[in-house]
Amino acid sequence: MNTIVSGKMFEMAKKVIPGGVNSPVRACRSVGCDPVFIQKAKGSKIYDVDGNEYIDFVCSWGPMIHGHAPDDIVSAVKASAGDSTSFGAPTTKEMALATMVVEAIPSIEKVRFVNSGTEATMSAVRLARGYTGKDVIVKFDGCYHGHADSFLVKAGSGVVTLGIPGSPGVPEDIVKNTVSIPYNDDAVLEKTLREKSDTIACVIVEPVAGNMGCVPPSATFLTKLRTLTAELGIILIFDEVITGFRLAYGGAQEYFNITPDLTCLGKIIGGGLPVGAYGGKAEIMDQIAPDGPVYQAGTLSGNPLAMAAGIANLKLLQRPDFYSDLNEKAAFLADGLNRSAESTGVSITLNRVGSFMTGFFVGTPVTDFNSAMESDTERYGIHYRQMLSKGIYLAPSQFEVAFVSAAHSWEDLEKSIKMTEWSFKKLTEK
Ligand code: KE4
Repeated sequence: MNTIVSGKMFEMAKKVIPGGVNSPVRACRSVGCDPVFIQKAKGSKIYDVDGNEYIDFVCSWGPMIHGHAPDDIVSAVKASAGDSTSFGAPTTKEMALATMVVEAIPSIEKVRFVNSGTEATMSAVRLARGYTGKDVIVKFDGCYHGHADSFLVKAGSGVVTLGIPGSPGVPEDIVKNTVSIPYNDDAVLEKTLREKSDTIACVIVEPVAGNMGCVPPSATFLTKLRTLTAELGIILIFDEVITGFRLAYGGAQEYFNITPDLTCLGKIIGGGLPVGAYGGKAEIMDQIAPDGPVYQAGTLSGNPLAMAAGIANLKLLQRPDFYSDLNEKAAFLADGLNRSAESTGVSITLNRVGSFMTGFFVGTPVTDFNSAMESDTERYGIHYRQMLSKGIYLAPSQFEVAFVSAAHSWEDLEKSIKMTEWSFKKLTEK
């Protein structure tokens, strides 16, 4: 695989952008190679500046559930751009997308659009604090809710990928109000919430963790969380930036039949353009300015092009059998990966929920951050580079997930399984 032009671009980029990237995980530091620079993509394929073609399982970290550049989304964005790219004023498009979100997710009576998942979670936490008058927030080790100060405590995604304990620049005064406890540990959850309920404003959780790799909730975890927070007057926030419109049209809360008080969205609702959102009960959302005293704002919130892309993306999700078809493809891929591990003797724990999954290079169950950290990240790095050389584009971190899109063909999946078996076999020869 010739990546000469990518190498030159990376050297140039590093002169003007920190690390040569606009988001740390893209630097591929944990997988021992330099990133390829992407030129274009269509459907399940992504093409780098050297003209190499890859089957894409990053899918822009989730938004590309239909694959890249679906005609409906491209035409919607092009049409909107001709009417100007931003007004900073109310538009019917943002009302239309808000209505689609409210109709899709019953727990959301009102929703506010922002420009990223980070803004969504940051705003939801501020709202929970303003609504309850309490300051402490509870998160879970290995979960990632974006890079707002309050969340950079034992966070996942790029924080765990780069081995950063938290982050310099985040004052102790801020993180003293953030309590991070183990995911899927009902006993610690109950003890923590009962002991501190008079100071806890909210619990924020990824209903399926996707930022320590894919870690599903245990059979009791979400129910325990909902029961305790309701009993103790604590706001329950589902961070559905990954799972929203991914696990079901109504998100993880439909998939698991658990109703949070507030929900954060992102990724899919923007169709690849910058969109985040937070929403929930009108009684709580009405505390947000201008109706209420909790302030949150944004120049480009509700941007017309982003709204047009989001509307088109969600409309495509409404096709009958969309999710059953998507999950059938994901199950086929997962089964193939497991068969490859068995046939080559490579120890893999594969966690999958719906259409996203992670193969952890470890032989024991992965149910939380500590067990995820048992993974052989060096072996993942070798696998990543081997797969890239064969035209398979995986997440450049053991602690991220692979997404299947509706654009992945059966041939794509069969090739990916075949290359996985080849890579695993090479790993056993090392
Ligand atoms: P953004 O601010 O990156 O749009 O969203 C933050 C966020 C919030 N909540 C969850 C559950 C998330 O997964 C994310 C962001 N996801 C990572 C990948 N796992 C973004 C990739 C990156 O940081 O480059």
